[in-house]
Amino acid sequence: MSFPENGEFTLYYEEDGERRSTRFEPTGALRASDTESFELKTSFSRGALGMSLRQAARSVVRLGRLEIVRRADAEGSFPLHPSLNPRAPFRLFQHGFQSWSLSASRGHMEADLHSRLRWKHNVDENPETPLISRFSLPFGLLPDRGAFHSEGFIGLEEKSPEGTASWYMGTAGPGNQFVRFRILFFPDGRIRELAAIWDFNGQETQEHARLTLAPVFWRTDKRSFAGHLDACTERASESFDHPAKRKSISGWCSWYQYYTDISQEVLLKNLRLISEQKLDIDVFQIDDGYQRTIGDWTSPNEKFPSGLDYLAREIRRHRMTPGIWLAPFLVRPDAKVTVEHPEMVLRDDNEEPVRGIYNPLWGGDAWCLDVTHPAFKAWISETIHTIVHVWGYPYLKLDFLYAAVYRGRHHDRRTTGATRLRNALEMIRKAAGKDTFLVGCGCPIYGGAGIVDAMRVSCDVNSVWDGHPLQRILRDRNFPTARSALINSITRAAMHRRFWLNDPDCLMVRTRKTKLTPDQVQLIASVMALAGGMILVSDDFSLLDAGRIELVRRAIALNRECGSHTAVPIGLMDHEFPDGLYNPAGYLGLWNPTPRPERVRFLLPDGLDGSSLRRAKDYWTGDALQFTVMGAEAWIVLGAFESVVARV
Ligand code: 9PG
Repeated sequence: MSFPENGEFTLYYEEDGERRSTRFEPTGALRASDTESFELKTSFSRGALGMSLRQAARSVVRLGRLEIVRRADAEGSFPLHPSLNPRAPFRLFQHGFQSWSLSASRGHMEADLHSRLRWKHNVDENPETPLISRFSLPFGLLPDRGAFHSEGFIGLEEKSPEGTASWYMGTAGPGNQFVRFRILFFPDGRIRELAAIWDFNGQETQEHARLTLAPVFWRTDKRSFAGHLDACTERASESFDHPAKRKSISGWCSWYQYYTDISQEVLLKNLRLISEQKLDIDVFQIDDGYQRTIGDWTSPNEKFPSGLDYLAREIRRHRMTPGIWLAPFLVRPDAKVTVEHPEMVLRDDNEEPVRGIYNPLWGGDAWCLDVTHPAFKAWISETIHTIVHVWGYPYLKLDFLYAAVYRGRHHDRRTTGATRLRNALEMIRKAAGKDTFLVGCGCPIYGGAGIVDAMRVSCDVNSVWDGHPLQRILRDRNFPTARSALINSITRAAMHRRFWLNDPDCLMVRTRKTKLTPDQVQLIASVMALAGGMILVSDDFSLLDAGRIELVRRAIALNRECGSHTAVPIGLMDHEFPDGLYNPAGYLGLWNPTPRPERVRFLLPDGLDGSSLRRAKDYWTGDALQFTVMGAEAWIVLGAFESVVARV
């Protein structure tokens, strides 16, 4: 028997204010609990697990989580799968909870670095997930190593003299709970403990309640994790509906130039400049800053004197699609909606509003809405109706969606974070109509599957490459930098066109008001074009010279060719920032994301013949590229932050 069949099943819950747990013993397909409070039915078939839980206990309980745990045996062997060596050292692929959470490969002795600020962790990551590397000895300075959480799915790659093999386990489509994994390693890379965990987020249940648990599946493959991940993502996508597959989208977004400092005037200026340049841009997206305050979405502020319907008409007149941003589950304390509908604000056990974020750009705290309250449904439906159908915005960037997941005293307490998010997104979809393009942002990844047309797959980009001082002080791996955003756009490339269109966040090409060098800008453009997702530019067009505008034009043209394919990462398990992307449209991108020259060495991806590299030319410069090919391997020397895109 292999994991998870051979694991221990335990349910954690609260009854009469006391924390309890109950273990389930396998008895055929049924696992009976020892307290007779719960009964768990499991069905294992062809590498997939379905479970249902029935409550026998009389009282109302609050469910925490269900864990399946397995530890290494006394000899230190871990029976992961019959075709994997039980004593093998592994590298880990760690997936993040929501759009902004870093997702990358990890060495087994790295630290699982979360922000030191718990509230910031709860913004960027699963609020149920403990900080596993909690800076213990000495004096809280050194993080614990070799212990990780991975959200939604987990990947392991074994590299032994006999060859490569990999293991994947993850969510099969959207379900009633979010699923996460915990893994502990021995110092030599063998697995010490592995757990799969279903979060109920304090869901309340009663006698005879029957709950269906989110299905998971697992697979082993005698190849590297990158190819295996591609196949598993395809498999996961089979279990949910797909919004209409559309062509990839190009656009302009106001955020990374103006932040909240937008006005009717600057938007009209950019609209005019983009049209004059005859750029191939589909969507003109207004970001944060048009509204009176967070929550008052249909009340524009004084910088928009002619109203948002006027701007939508202007955008259309310039032959672009009007797009607009909102954070549908957050409100500021001083918003009209908060004053008029205090019952819609989510409160905790002490009747205090639940904080969704502290954001200085908004003047401080924003509170979470209770998305299960009937008043919320009426209010959000009307808000979305006005924006889409009265103002005329058929493209919505829905942000800070994680706020639906937090615990609180919801109107409907029989919900989990996953079901709350899903129901609320479905309300938005219904009000917006099926032809409206919905982009999820700050969204738990599996929460939006099957509903949104596009999903932000990275943290915010930044006009700084890396190493922001705050990032260091907070030890926050999710701190927004260009480098972190790009990592996710490469590592989550398999989701593009399978789950939705990937949104890698914005390209900034300006030469002023930025710390990015021209080489870094080309690297960013190369990743965004090859990953094939959406391509959104976020610059004041009056700051761009002819050369920069040409770069935008060429990046969009390349993205158009790549966008109807799903790209495969190169070196996914070798470095946190993978070495490249192969897009089956016929492009191989390789980069050196470091400040020193490097020899970038890689295995040829499936479907690419080494001989095509010998005569490959660079998309950007037209120059012949100096690859060395040796059997299944190849390399190229690249300068600091240099990137190349080979036509192959
Ligand atoms: C608008 C922005 C942009 C951006 C989104 C999102 O932790 N924070 O304070 C925090 C602030 C902003 C943010 C993410 C986190 O960015 O990703 O594209 O739309 O909101 O406010």
